[in-house]
Amino acid sequence: MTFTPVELEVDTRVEIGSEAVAVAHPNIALVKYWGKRDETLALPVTGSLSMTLDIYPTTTTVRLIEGPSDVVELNGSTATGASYARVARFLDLIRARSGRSEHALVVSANTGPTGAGLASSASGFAALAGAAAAAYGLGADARALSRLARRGSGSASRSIFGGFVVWHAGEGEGEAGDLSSYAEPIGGEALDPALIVAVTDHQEKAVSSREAMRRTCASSPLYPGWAGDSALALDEMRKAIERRDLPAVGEIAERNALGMHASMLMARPPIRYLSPQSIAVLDAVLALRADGIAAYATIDAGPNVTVLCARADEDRVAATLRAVGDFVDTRTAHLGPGATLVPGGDR
Ligand code: 2P0
Repeated sequence: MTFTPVELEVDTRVEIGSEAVAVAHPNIALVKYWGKRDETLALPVTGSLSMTLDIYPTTTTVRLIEGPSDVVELNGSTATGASYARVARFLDLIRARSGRSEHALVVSANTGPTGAGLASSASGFAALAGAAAAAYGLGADARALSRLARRGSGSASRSIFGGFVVWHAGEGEGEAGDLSSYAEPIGGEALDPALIVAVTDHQEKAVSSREAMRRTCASSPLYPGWAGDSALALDEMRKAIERRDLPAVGEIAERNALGMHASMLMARPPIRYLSPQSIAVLDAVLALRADGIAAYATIDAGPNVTVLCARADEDRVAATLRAVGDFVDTRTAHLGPGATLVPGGDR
């Protein structure tokens, strides 16, 4: 991390033209975040645990500008509507913390599919938090930055860090909840697995994960059971990573993801992200295991399936997933780095 180890100290020398560039990578949760206990502060119901990837980085530049409003460019297009409002609201938070009123030009480019359940909002808001904090002169240490990123998108709190990362649910409400709900790295890099991302669909999903988790919490009778089980899964997962037990890590992750999807299927109205193509990939994972390969699936809020396996098996697993059909593209990922500021921005 290249962020200064000072919690939210404001550098008052910032002026129009002040600019910072940050890079962040997506993460895939092995124990999922699904549901908030406080929407405004983005406090989760459960703790979660993820692996930051070394593919699909997002690069974001924030520059302070003169002008009546923020200007946001995402993947080469000027953002409007809900995606503009989400970035502008996040910048309002940074302005309130830094005591500044300047608007900003935000230019952000994702290298992975956006909004397709492949954690684009995690890398996006982690990079935005890093670049905006630096451009506005907000010296934030990594934990404070993780809490800030959480306000943009829950899973972004985890992408501030590399490797295996736990995001603590935190305790209490209001300020106590805000201060105690942050992510931190947990080590365990000796496990060093591969994650094969099986992309079956690049489309933006019909129901956002934000809306889907809201509906699941509010109406699914399966949700409390999943959330209670998730707390136990988190403890078991940490131990399994520590003892480098890939089959245990995989079994816990697969069960936790399938349980999350089961809880959504019983929401009113139901939410179903799994497509026939996702099921075909899940079948291929079962067939690999029947052949003695330790391969385990996890699925986020979309139809794409990610498969955890040992590095020694990654080529065979990727080839097996591609053989499922022409609709499957694979990318192989490993443990990746935390968010960093790019030298050369003037901050
Ligand atoms: C996760 N997901 O743990 C879970 C699993 C998707 C499925 O975090 O509302 O974009 O912005 O806090 O972080 C996706 O949700 O939601 C997500 P908000 P976010 O990775």
